[in-house]
Parts: sequence; C-alpha cells; structure tokens
Amino acid sequence: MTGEPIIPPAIYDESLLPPYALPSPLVFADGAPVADADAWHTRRRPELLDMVARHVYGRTPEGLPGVRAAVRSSDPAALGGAATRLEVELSLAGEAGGLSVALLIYLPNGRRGPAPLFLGLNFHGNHSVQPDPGIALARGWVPNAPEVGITANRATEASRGMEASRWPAERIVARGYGLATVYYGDLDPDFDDGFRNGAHALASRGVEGRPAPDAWGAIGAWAWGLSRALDYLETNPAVDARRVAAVGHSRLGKAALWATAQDERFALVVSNNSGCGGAALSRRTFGETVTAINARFPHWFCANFHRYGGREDELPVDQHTLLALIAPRPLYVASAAEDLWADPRGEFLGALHASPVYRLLGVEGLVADEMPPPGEPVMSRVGYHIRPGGHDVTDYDWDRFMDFADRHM
Ligand code: GTR
Repeated sequence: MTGEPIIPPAIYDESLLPPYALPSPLVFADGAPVADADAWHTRRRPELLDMVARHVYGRTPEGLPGVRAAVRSSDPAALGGAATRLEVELSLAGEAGGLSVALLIYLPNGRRGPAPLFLGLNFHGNHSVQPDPGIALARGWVPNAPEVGITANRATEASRGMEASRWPAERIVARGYGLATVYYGDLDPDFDDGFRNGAHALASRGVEGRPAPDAWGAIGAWAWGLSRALDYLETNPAVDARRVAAVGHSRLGKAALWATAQDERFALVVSNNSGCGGAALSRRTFGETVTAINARFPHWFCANFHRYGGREDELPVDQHTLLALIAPRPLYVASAAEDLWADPRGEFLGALHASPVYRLLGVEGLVADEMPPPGEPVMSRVGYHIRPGGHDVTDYDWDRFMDFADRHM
C-alpha cells in the first residue's frame, strides 16, 4: 500500500458535470434572508468570513507580530529612469520566532502626488521579476528550476528576470501605477512540512502534534503576508495606500483573493487564472477538483477542506462566497481559454454568483449573463475577461487590469 490518494481523471466535458445548487451568500446559515446592506456588513459578512476560514483556508491566527521595516536599497533611476526602485526588509518577529521578508517596489518617477499601486506575490524571488543585478537574490528556499540552474532550492544569478514577462514593470509605471512584490517563499516555503515553517512558525509555539483542522495553510500565510506588505506601504508617503490593488496569478491569485476578502484596506483585487480554491466554483468539479488540489498540495488549505473532496455539495460555502466578501470593492477575474485545468467557466460563474451581494450594496455586479468571447473584456465593477492562450500572465492581461483600475480605483 502506498498511501497515495486516488485522484479521479479530470472532467473537461460540461455534459459530465454533476448538477449542483450553490449556497446563497444572501441567506444566513440559519436560513434567514439578508435583508439589507447593514445586515450584510454587520452580520452576514462576518459569518461568511468565518465559514470560509473554517472550511477552506484555515483561520489566520490572532496576535501575530507587526511589521518593522527598513529600506535596504534605493535606485532613483530604475527602469531606464522611469521609476524609483526600493527594496524594503520587513521584519516580523514575535515571541515564537522571526521572519524576514523582502519587499520590492517600483514607483513611477515624475508623478505628482502618491501613486496607486499593484501589490502581488511572485513565484521565484524578487530578483526573478526584473533582469536587474541591483535586486538581492532570494536567500531562502526557492522552487527548483533546472533551466536556470536551480537544483537544490537555492536562487542562482541565472534566475534573474526569469519571471519578467509576467511583471511588465515599465508598462505599469508608464501608466502611473506603482508595482510592489514579495516572494511567496519568504512567507511560507511551498512544500508540505506540517504547517511548521515560514509564517506558521510565528504562531505555532507550544503547539504539538497535528495542527487543528481549521489551522491556516500556506495560502493563509501568503495572504497574511500581502497585508503585512500593505502595512508598510501605508507608511510610505509616495504610495496612495487607499488605492492599493492586490493581484495574483494562479495559486498566488488564490492568496490575493483571500487577502482581499479578509483585509478591507485593499481597494481592488485581480485574480488571474486562480482556478480551484480561487475564483472557480468547487461544485462544478471541472478540471482541477478539491480532491486533486488537496492531494497534490496538502499544505495549501486547512485540513477541514480535505473532507470535501468528492463531497463538494456538503461545503457550506463555495468560491462565489469568497468573492462576495470582496464586495463592494472592485473585483476583476481573468481566465485563459486554454487553461482548462483552472476552469474558465467556473471562474466566470464565481464572479457572476458573487454579484447579488454587490447589487445589495448598491453597486453593479458583473454586467454579463454569459461568458464573453476571448478578447472582449467586461469592465463592470465585477469585471471579467478570457483571453486566448494558456496559464500565464501576459501584457494583454496587465493592460486590462490597468484599464479596470483606471475605471474603478
Ligand atoms: C497547479 C495547481 C493550480 C495552480 C497552479 C499554479 O499545479 O494545480 O491550482 O495553483 O499550480 O499555481 O501555477
């Protein structure tokens, strides 16, 4: 016996999906309707937030350390003079341990007044987002990438700029936005160690044995880190902290959504190809399923979420209720036509079924009943696009994120 979980083959045929009924974000757990905006804000939102934490991502612990920040480098002529580049070390030290997190920031030069900004996590280290030798290499664990010489989880010079196509900093500052990013491994290395390293270590002093069924997983730790980066950004007068958009691709899109759901300081959120456990409805079971994601990434969600593999109907929430927690703030969901593993239609439906909460709060939701064709973005307050191509972040995506932010932030 290997103990390997059995993952049923992925379903890519709409006609093979099970019928499902979604829990309504506008009905309390006791069955009473949510009558108005006040009932949403004071009672239903907290109830749903608690349910999403308990059943999906785990609870963010109380009493985690606050941020101490120190600027480690500054280049006023970055990106050919278009931007000022800062590296800021965020120290998060508490009784149970300490964490050092590097925040990389580009601020547009020549802008009058503080800049609105996109903040997102990156997959390979801050040095991977631009081919700039001035950016410090990530110091801790990084995912192996033999194509750039990473075979023992340590960053290499050759990995500088490896993610640059996903972080078009020049394009972003040219439109007046700042860009800030943190390497997700600084917050919690992306492997299963029983919720012990990274940010988990800050909270787990004295906890023996298995973590609680609702203890936070890696996505919870990554989301928490986005809020700590925002803590620093609020102190930088060159940043308009009331206009910070969280952005994330794939697993880091899941983290951006969960961060924005919990932290109402984020003005807007962009989910790019976030799929299962992100914007896509779990009950559809199209492409990646709850069973598949928990088998391959047992450390991403809380232990409770594992119970719902193959029993999605028993989930008291679904991903549209996560998206509803972002209301009334602008929400943009982006899919890619060939990214079937992430279930583009399920991502669209997540946004659509979050929309009644937006309307209850007096703003428009997603103004489309059917999925738009590739290349025809819907720019309502809940926005959506699908572009041709696969699982990635492209210039097309960023241009639409900025169009959306121009309009709504
Ligand atoms: C995949 C995973 C997806 C998505 C993706 C990524 O392997 O199944 O849920 O998170 O990784 O983050 O690139």
